[in-house]
Amino acid sequence: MTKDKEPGNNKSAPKSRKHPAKATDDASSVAGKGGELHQRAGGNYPPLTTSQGIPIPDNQNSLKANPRGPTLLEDFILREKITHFDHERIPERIVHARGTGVHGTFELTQSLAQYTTAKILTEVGAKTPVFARFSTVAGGAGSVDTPRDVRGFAVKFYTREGNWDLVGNNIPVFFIQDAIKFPDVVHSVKMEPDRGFPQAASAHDTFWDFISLTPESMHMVMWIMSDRTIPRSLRMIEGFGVHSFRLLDAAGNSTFVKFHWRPKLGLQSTLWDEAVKIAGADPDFHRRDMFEAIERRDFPEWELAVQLFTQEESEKFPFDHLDATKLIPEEMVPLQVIGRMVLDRWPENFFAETEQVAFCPANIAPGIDFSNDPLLQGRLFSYLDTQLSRLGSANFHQIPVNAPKCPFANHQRDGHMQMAHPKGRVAYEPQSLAPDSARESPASGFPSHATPENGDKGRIRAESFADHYSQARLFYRSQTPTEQAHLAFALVFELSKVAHLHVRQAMVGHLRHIDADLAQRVADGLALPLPEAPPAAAPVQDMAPSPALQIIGKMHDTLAGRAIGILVADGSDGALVAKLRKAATDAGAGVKIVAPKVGGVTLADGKLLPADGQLAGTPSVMFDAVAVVLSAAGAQTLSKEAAALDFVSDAFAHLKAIAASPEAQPLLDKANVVADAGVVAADDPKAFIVAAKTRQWQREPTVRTLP
Ligand code: HDD
Repeated sequence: MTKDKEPGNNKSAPKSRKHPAKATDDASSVAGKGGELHQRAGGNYPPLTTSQGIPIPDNQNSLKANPRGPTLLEDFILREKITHFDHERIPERIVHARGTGVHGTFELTQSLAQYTTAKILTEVGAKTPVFARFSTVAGGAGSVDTPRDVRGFAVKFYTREGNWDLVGNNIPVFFIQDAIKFPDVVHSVKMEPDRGFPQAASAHDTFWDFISLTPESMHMVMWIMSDRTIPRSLRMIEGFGVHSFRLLDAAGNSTFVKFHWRPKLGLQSTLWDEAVKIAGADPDFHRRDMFEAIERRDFPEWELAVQLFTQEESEKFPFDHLDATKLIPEEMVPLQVIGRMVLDRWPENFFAETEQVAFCPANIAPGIDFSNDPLLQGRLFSYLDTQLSRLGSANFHQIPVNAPKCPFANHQRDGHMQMAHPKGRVAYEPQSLAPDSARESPASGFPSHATPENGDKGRIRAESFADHYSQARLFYRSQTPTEQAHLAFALVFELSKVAHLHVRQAMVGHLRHIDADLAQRVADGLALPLPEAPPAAAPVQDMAPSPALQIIGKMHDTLAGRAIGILVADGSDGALVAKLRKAATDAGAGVKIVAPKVGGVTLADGKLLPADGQLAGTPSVMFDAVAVVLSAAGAQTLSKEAAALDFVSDAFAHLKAIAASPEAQPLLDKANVVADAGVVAADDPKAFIVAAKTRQWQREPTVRTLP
């Protein structure tokens, strides 16, 4: 019998816990590390305990019968830890699983007291805490940030009159008119059920099959094929409440309202090739961008604006505003800015807050009310229902991120994970036993608009919902030529991934109703003879173009909140780097030094310049503009480096400004960079800043063939 098999040798176990470095072979390194970590942490740390509060003597070793013997079932510390771990995951959201949440504040700047009693919309200057969550729709919680996809834009206002959730998207319309189609559109875009791919992509057969058979989605298709769905940053997207809601005044009069969020930084998108490369370089690009902005106190900000209109005005619209596939052009009903939202606090714990936050369009404050939009009506059911299975209990409203910040009381009791312990014997109403127990408030409780309803019951789609193409045409024709080309390019890309010819044909058939030129461009891009257009359910109308629907028109020429990368190597001119860095930071940009090695480079004057990113892991897609400051030797070395060539050629192909030292020219030449207005001398920081504030759109035809 060897020594460690002797029963008496068990005595060594406690010893090994006290002296981890002396533990037996396999355990020693782990135990040793644990010991060192404790020593490094120092200070007054609280004792590690089980969830029952029992102090844990050793978090490195499970309880064994002897040092090399079996683990004991008795080890309640091990069992509790592993059991909890086994249950750490909850079901992810069926849609919008991947999200980024931030706390902030909403401040009302203009009162809507004329239209509503809601305090959140009438108390100018009042600051209301909010939690906003931005998301992609199709991918799972661990998917990348930059697929072509709608972005969710959900805001929970913790108002003094209860939680109001404005659960919107960065697109003002939706795929479908009736909630009964939601599972179908979602199933079609999600990974195909037999093969489990593609993840987070609409470019596949089932999605386009469904869409090609659903003409009502054509307007939304124009939006998702535009660059809106490949945003540069979550700080640079618009948000829309989509549906018409009602505002109610004290007399119960109703005014319709649509809600819009407008980013202070303006809109900004990536190019498709850029978005694809970002997905590989940094799958967390948007989450990291938001995190870093909050960390450096560059707080993202949005204006909240409303479109207000009466029932009578709505009857004159050439569309039905209760149809969620329609928007109201700003030129028809102007936007009024009524407040601003600033996001300034990153959650302390991602799971507790961003994952457990539960939005619901039915969470609404008195003075705001729903409309009859059938998509909204279905949503009013779906969200509470989904939280019950996702969060596992009817008490999910008690989770801190979901709990109202105003007092709340009712007679709902018990259930899984009840955290509250309501007092008293009365849990019903009406009652006469407890004078201080919660009662209904006929005068100040939530009022519903007394909408007169009539007509025949049935599974009916209103005739006023029949026009599926006019607003798709409006959107396409309102875009700049560059945006139209990108949209056609996106359609060609997506439909090229569709294997079924009849689906491609059907889609191009729909495009003929939208715009003949668009249909021709896409057909050419697919090498497809122009197919017949399907019958249209209603005549297609020409609406006056709405420039407000563009992205380019809403981009700001600015470096505020943007990022500049400066590529350096040994021998680079430090003074030039400093000059560029100062010019960029003065203009509001963040600057990162990119070098072949993360430790940095030795500059021409012998000083060390530390790097923020290593070249292979910090490609130019991470930046809005780049500078290349190299010595002749540095340029020669990097000319043999694929990552350096990609850094420069991608920046050029992605229409970014490039500032270069004269010695860097060989690298630029090898990367096929051709001189244009966006390629400037590094010793002219002013010219660089001007060029860096915008994309070099004029360059695009020289770097890619657009349909
Ligand atoms: Fe939805 C989540 C936005 C239609 C059913 N939706 C969800 C989120 C956003 C939206 C932003 C994520 C919230 C978060 O960050 O947790 N959804 C929209 C918009 C729609 C829309 C703007 C159309 C105008 N949704 C819609 C319909 C249904 C749903 C028609 C069902 C009938 N949505 C859900 C859901 C989700 C959800 C299944 C999944 C996770 C969750 O609710 O909490 O209930």
